[in-house]
Amino acid sequence: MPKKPRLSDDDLLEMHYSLRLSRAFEERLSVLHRQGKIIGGIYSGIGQEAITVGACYGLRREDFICPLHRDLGAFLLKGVPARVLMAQVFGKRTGLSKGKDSYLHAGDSRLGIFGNTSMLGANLPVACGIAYGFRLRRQDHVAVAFFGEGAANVGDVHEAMNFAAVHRLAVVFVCENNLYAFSTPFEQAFAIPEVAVRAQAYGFPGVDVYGNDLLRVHGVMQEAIARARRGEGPTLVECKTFRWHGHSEHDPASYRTEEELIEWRSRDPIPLFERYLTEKGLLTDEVQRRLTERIEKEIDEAVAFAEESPWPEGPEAFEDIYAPSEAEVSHGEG
Ligand SMILES: Cc1ncc(C[n+]2csc(CCOP(=O)(O)OP(=O)(O)O)c2C)c(N)n1
Repeated sequence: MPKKPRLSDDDLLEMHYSLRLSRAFEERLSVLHRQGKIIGGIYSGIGQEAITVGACYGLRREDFICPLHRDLGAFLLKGVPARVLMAQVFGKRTGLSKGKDSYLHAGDSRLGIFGNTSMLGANLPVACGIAYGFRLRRQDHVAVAFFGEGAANVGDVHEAMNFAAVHRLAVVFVCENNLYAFSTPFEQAFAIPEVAVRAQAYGFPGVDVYGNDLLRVHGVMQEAIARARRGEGPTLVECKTFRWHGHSEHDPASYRTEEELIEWRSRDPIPLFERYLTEKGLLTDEVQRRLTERIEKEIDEAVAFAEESPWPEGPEAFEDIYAPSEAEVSHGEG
């Protein structure tokens, strides 16, 4: 059982804000998608927010995350303003990648966010490379790589975990097990009860945690991160959860039952955390009302910013492709 993380009342309220902001942002994305305002697919992480918030809350700016398609909340937690993320989804010049793609592939090395490619599992070896860099520079930062249980069966994941174990790298592998990889249910892709048991075969701890319980996820992550910073190597954290929407907004998800969805919606991570906050006397109707107002305003402003932002003009396609040379970096600093 992980130790309870030491969190102040301000921390708890900040986590609550992050949960609700992620949810509101993605709910708005669904609406914008139906209105035909978004370029490309939307891969909703609604229902899974406790994982990204629990995993990323408290990370340092220098720590790196390697997020996947459902990890919008991780971008917000790592410091990307909502309006920039919205502009990214709209494909505008003011987004992270200046209109080159959606947030699935967006990154910002200054904030410690790796822009992932579409190949599932390919972000895990990158996280190992980042952590190896921390090792060479004698830094105690960590790399956190997210992946789905579907991605867990890709060869890259095996290579990454073995490499991280052998070199005792400061990586935390976070498996978001939402029980379906597109239409494939967990039991049709695994002959083991959970992904976390694989960690033992690589030689590091594997922890299975209920992914809708924010404090549990955060507690387990804090232990894994502390272990990584101490130089003791990686941890695999499997978070059991469920995605409420289809694989993407154009998928009706008819491969799963209505009962299953109703069951999991009743396990919504937000009211679960809110009950805890209410019992602690931190959440009153008035606090909720003010938070709702704040978040609605933030999302409205983000959408207005994205809509008013200019489209890329073309040359952006060739910008930010390669890292700047040492000379360019030092010239920039001067
Ligand atoms: C190597 C690879 N194989 C297949 C795909 C196609 N694909 C994209 S998302 C997806 C399902 C992913 O499931 P999971 O890893 O469990 O993540 P989830 O979407 O459930 O969050 C598949 C099969 C891909 N992008 N990359």
